[in-house]
Amino acid sequence: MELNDQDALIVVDVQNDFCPGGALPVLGGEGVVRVINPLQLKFDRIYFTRDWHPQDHCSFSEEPTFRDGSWPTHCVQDSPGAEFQGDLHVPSDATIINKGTDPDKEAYSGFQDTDLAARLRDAGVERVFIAGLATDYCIKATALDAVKAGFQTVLVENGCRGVDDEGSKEAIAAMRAAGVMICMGADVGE
Ligand code: VGL
Ligand code: ZN
Repeated sequence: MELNDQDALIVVDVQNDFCPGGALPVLGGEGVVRVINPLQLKFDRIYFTRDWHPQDHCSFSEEPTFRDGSWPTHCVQDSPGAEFQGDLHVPSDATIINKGTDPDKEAYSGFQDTDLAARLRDAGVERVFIAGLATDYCIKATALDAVKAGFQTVLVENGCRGVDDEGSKEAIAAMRAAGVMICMGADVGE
């Protein structure tokens, strides 16, 4: 899949709390870094989203069930758990998009209540490649919103990991049905 000037990479929520040892660990979550770091070399435009919740975010629960959208406290603004995973390459001038900052609103998508779409359009981006965490939640929501916002959308499948295997399969099917293309990191730019 050859790349051109109108392509961008969106790196979704590669944060400590979504990796082993974190508050809401995704199995093998840190493994996406091995795909995403080399992928970054192929893009001029890269956007990093991060889950960036206030301490009293509405999704936090003492008895989280996950499936109903209640979660353990995670990715609290400026906490170590909200930092990018330590091996992820984040350039000092990186564009970082914070989401989920409203205490009363869940925001899985990097496009929800952010200026991501405007920034992409201003930069002349027409196609986005998406990788990160987690396949069945923030990746899915971000990819579906990217399609809705009018961007050609490509999921880098081996650059993502999900909370739940079955949920991740369903998420990939839903993305495909919405028009998202699926590829592997090694195919990008080749
Ligand atoms: C996410 C659950 C809660 C994600 C964020 O990044 O996929 N999942 N908050
Ligand atoms: Zn969250």
